[in-house]
Amino acid sequence: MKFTVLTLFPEFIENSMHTSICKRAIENGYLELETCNFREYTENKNGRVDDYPYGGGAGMLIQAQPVYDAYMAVTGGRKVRTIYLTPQGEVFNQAKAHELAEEEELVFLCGHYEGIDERVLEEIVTDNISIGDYVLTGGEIASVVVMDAISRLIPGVLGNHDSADTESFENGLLEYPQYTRPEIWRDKKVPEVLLSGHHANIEKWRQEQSLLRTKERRPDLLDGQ
Ligand code: 6GU
Repeated sequence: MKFTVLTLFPEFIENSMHTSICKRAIENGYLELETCNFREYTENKNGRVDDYPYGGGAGMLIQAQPVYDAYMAVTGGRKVRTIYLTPQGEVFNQAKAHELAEEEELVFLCGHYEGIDERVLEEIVTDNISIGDYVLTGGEIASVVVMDAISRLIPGVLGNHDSADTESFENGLLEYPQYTRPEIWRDKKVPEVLLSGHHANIEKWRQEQSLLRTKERRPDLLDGQ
């Protein structure tokens, strides 16, 4: 998978993605990351990429020209799935992460200020994605969230010790509670069944706990079931 991120803050993206499992995935060649600061493409002699909105209103807008020229420079005009991070997008979830993980290449466009001139969005954006119903100052954090969720679904990115398929959401439920040593901590004992070595009983207990936990914490997930 290759991720290309168009952003005014490439160092934020680089720093975030060169951490932990994503860092290992880049080093081992499962992921490729390119960042492009579209400020470098502006034709404005003062290096500006923003201007006032036609019709008035608060704040500044990013102009079409630097975004489009940066996009053409990184894609060479090829058709690439291009994601604009915006609170007006489809709310991101695990199903969308799986869908996007099938692509060989993705471009992420991160906006700032009050947004981006609509005309360049019409030209290049294939998917509008939000990471939830709240407003961030820019798309960078959202793009890292989406890239991280996709990365761990790519074969080879998670080692044998980190499993993707028993996690929360993969079966529409939250994950069951887990315990490690010691057996007793501050008078709290690990559930007996987990020490029994009886795999069928353990599996049954975990399924029950998953369902219970989902009912308590995220009953909305059960509505569609
Ligand atoms: Cl993708 N961008 C911004 N700026 N705010 C958001 C968001 C994205 N998702 C939720 N809030």
